[in-house]
Amino acid sequence: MISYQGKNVVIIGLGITGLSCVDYFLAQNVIPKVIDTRLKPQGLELLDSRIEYHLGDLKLDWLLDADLIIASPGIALSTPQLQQAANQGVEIIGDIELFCREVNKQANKQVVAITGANGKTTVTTLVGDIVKSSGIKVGVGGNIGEPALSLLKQNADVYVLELSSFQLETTYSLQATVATILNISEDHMDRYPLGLMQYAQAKQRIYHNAKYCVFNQDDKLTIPESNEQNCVSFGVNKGDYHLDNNCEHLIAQNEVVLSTKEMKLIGRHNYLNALAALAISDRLGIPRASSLATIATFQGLAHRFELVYEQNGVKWINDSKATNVGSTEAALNSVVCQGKLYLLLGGDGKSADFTPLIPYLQNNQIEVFCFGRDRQLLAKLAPSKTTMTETMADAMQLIANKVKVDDVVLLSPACASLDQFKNYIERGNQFAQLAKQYAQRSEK
Ligand code: UMA
Ligand code: ADP
Repeated sequence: MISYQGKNVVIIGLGITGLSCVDYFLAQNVIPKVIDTRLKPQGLELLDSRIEYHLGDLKLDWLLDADLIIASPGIALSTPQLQQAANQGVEIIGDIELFCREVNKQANKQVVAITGANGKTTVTTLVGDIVKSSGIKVGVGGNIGEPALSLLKQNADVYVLELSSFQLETTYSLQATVATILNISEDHMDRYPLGLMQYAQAKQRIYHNAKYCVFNQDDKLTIPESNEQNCVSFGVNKGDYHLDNNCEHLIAQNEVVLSTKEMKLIGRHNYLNALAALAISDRLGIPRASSLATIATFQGLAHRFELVYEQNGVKWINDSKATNVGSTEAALNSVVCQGKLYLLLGGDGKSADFTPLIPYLQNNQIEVFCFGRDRQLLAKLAPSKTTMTETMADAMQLIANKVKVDDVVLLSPACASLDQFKNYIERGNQFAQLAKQYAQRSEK
């Protein structure tokens, strides 16, 4: 372990990241202080009794006195108190930096680092599965929900990390064997007042010192800014890994390797995710046949373009995790519908620009239902074909009276759920439950 003995360490944030950092320092007998601007942070009850903590605001005297500040991803580096500490020379890093410093010291460890506006969790999970089924000991964590530092005890040979732009901002020592930016589109603009380029810059940090960079040929912002590195690309119909014209096959380095009909994953964006995962696993030296076998059987993840019900020729697709415009565009590019498409949009739009959705909504076969906090804004995208309701359940009741054979009902809301639901999972579960209820009712 790298020693921080004798250092005055302050951790900001008492979520799962903060708690994992506390454990890391306690294991080497360094007792950090902890600050959280919330009055009741979720990790308080789990905090070791030896730790001195401060709640409610960022305690400046602690920050200025620190040798090292560990900032959780939920706290912006632009916060004035953190800026002041940085200006006075206090080192500020995040949990991923602590993780990288440890892993860099160990021989023969490989790190796969995955970021992007959308698809991170899907690709991280798939790469984790591929590595595992090839017989290599793997640890999967980061933004996906398992703090990176808690993976260290697994003593894996390959670590697959999902990294957010927030985590990358406080990381300096990442030396990934393979790093990828899957795509860039607007998200978290509340943390990036200078706009999309500022968000993209944070994501570009993933490529620093990477052995291989995997980028998206269809998305310029994912191309590594320094082109001296070993790059490989994927894309819809260009790139080293791509699809054929009708999205029927995955093609890797000029070779048809898998029919999409053999895959459980559905949707063009998911085929791209599979190509990215294959490009990564090829760079790790995993036998391609083994990777392809895992890709073919990978079921995809709940609430992500998930066909939750199909009855009487009507498909009900739960894409509740589509919490930004880019993910809803992906769903609209992927959906196959011979009848009417009933699209449910709604929730908290996080001040996003929804206009990229307008061209998709021109299609005569689409009817739009808007609910939740930003329903009026969303309804302006295609007013003549939009119905507004208070809730998603109200909208589904109206849709249930209209659906016929060959129709598709798609929840891909382009918004966060927090205005009306606990999270995207609760929203998706309600959709799935209502889909089942209405589909069965129409059978009687
Ligand atoms: N917060 C305060 N004051 C503080 C510290 C945090 O108000 O002093 C707030 C933040 O604004 C945030 C919440 O507390 O709303 C949680 O922040 P945190 O940094 O303590 O979060 P953790 O519980 O440690 O979880 C974090 C990631 N959360 C965020 O980046 C907001 C988790 O990603 C990640 O799984 C976890 O570390 C392990 O790495 C979640 C997420 O929403 C799923 N990520 C964003 C996304 O995917 O879009 C980036
Ligand atoms: P993330 O972890 O980046 O949020 P997820 O895999 O959880 O990504 O998927 C989030 C949303 O993005 C879902 O609606 C999913 O269908 C969509 N999505 C997944 N992969 C892609 C992709 N490659 N491009 C655009 N959208 C995608």
